[in-house]
Amino acid sequence: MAEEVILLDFWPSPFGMRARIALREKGVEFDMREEDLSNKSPLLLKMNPVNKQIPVLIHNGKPVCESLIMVQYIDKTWGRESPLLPSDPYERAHARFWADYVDKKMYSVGRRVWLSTGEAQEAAKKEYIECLKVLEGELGDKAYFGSERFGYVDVSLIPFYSWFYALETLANFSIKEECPKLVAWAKRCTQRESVAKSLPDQYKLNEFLLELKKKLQAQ
Ligand code: GS8
Repeated sequence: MAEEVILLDFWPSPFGMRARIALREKGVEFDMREEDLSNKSPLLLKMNPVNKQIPVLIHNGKPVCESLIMVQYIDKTWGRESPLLPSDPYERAHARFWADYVDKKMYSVGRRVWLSTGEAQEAAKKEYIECLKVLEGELGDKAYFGSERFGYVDVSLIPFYSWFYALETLANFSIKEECPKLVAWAKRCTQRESVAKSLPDQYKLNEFLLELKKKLQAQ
């Protein structure tokens, strides 16, 4: 029986991008279905009744929710000869720690840079740069986070590169000046087909984030 792989997604979502990248790294054909988050489809509500959020991966009718869990599922299900997560338990734990840092720290501070203004934005910007420097320190002189191979932490972090232009423009700073090695890593990642096909155009994303900020502020 042919496999059915559906991804409920929304193009600007960094979490959706993770799933897209992981599926493409593994060469899995999938049907990406764009959701309207202001009018969620019955399928989304049925497949993710708890959080009602995208992305949702539906593999042969069964849903997998939460992007980091999804990447781990994809890694175990397809292309086991080219794993994203290391097999060594300590290295796996280490990779999961950094992916968790991206979600709990970097993403939430980045959101504050986006949604705040004035002094609050300046403070968020400083904190965001600190987070990026921490990540840059972890990268060190390696080509990718894990090693010489593109892996789990790279998949988890690279979607946020598509936000850099929007944040830099909004808060008036240069991430390349602050973190040149991190930007070089990001450029290296975008040379991969899986990443290039999965990240949106930075200018289009900037327009989207500006509009969404206006809407959220008007509420
Ligand atoms: C986050 C998903 C999420 O925020 C993950 O998959 O990693 N921790 C989850 N999804 C957003 C769109 S991207 O910002 C979403 O679906 N929002 C709609 C809503 O909350 O109603």
